[in-house]
Amino acid sequence: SAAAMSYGQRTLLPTTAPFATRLLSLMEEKRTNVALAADVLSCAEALALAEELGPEICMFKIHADALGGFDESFHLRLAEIAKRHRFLLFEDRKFADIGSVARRQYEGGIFRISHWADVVTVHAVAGPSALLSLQEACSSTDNGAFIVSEMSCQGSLAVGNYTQAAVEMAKVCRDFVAGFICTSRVTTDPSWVLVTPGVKLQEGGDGQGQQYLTPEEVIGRRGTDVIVVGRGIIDADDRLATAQAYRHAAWQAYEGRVAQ
Ligand code: 5IU
Repeated sequence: SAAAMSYGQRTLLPTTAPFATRLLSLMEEKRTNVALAADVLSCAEALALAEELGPEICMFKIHADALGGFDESFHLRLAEIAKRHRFLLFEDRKFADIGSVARRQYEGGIFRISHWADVVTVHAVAGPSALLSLQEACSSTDNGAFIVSEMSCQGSLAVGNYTQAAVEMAKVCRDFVAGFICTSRVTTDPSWVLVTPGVKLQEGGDGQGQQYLTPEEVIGRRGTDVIVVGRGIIDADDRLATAQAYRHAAWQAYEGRVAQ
């Protein structure tokens, strides 16, 4: 079945998008399917986290607009760390406007996301125009986007028909869309990479709507590909050891799945 294919085998499919190929190859070589949600207060803290945890992760996810002190030197320094420790830069911007505005938010303003982000998130709510405009503005054909097809938080409206329509939408932009943000196996097509936030070693919530599943549940039983972990690692006393524990759990779950 598709869930039993290795990350490496999936890079060979003709329908796998360029960014998905980059990510799947990196995951296979580096043996990590953990993305870090670097939700810290400042760029200085984000750089320190990237330096410390970079060797453990496949992607470093930020919200540039929530980091104090953002400037050009931040993304240059982050890109240097990313290259050295081999991880990809993920801006979780969740574009949701008409194509022309989404494009300006991607290329321009203070953050100039297209200049440094390898991958971004896009909501499906406005239809395919944002995806097509971002693809046009993309600085490299190796970059991509994940469509938000489900969300991890309580009461999300991205369920049922919406989720299925979001997955269908990816087909109009196959070279740019690398996969989906989701909490379940929203497609059986192994070309797409399935990325799941809302993960902790202990199930539960954060009291603000976030809902957590374990790495074993997400990668092993539900069959998605990448876990996104923020506070589970960031709030730990020993961040490195904790990141390694997530890495081990998520990789074991993946190996168990492909062995079947
Ligand atoms: N994130 C979610 N759920 C979603 C989407 C994005 O939690 O459905 I789309 C982001 C928000 C945060 C990270 O940056 O993933 C999860 O952080 P914690 O592991 O700290 O809850």
